[in-house]
Amino acid sequence: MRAYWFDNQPGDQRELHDSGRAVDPAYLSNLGVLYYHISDEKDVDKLAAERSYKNRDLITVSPEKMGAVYEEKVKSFFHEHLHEDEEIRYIRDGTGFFDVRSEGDEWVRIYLEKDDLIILPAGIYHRFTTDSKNYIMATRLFKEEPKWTPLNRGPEVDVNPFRKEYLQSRTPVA
Ligand code: KMT
Ligand code: NI
Repeated sequence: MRAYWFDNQPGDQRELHDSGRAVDPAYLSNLGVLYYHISDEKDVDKLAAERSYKNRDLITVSPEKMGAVYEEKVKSFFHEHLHEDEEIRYIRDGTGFFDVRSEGDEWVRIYLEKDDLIILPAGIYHRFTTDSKNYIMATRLFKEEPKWTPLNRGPEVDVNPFRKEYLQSRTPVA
């Protein structure tokens, strides 16, 4: 895992877009974003049990696996959105980026590779993209009734109760 401020420069979303300014895990945890490096799958089972996650699936995002819809899929994952439930992803192979919004509404880019596990809190605006290698395989964990529907950013979603609750849970910066 490596986190840094997104550079906001034009160019393909799959490029690094590294501003050169690092973001540390403590800052991420203040946003409610949790990160773990887990090499023993049993530890994922433990975490899933603790948080009442009962189901999971394995997704491969690559042109080989997705064929003609790959580019379209990658674009749709990159639309800024939130969920009414946590988003947990455990990277099994390949690499990719999750971008999350900071308190100041800037993008923090989080580079993930094998054995990285990330938890995005309900209500945080985020997006996902593969990198220039165009390949990631990840376990997606979900509770019995997944509330995964991405809610794209807009005036209605800005006042979504899960969004409000998330904003209240965040420690304000001085
Ligand atoms: C998401 O939430 O955007 C995804 O599930 C993308 C694939 S998981 C790396
Ligand atoms: Ni999402």
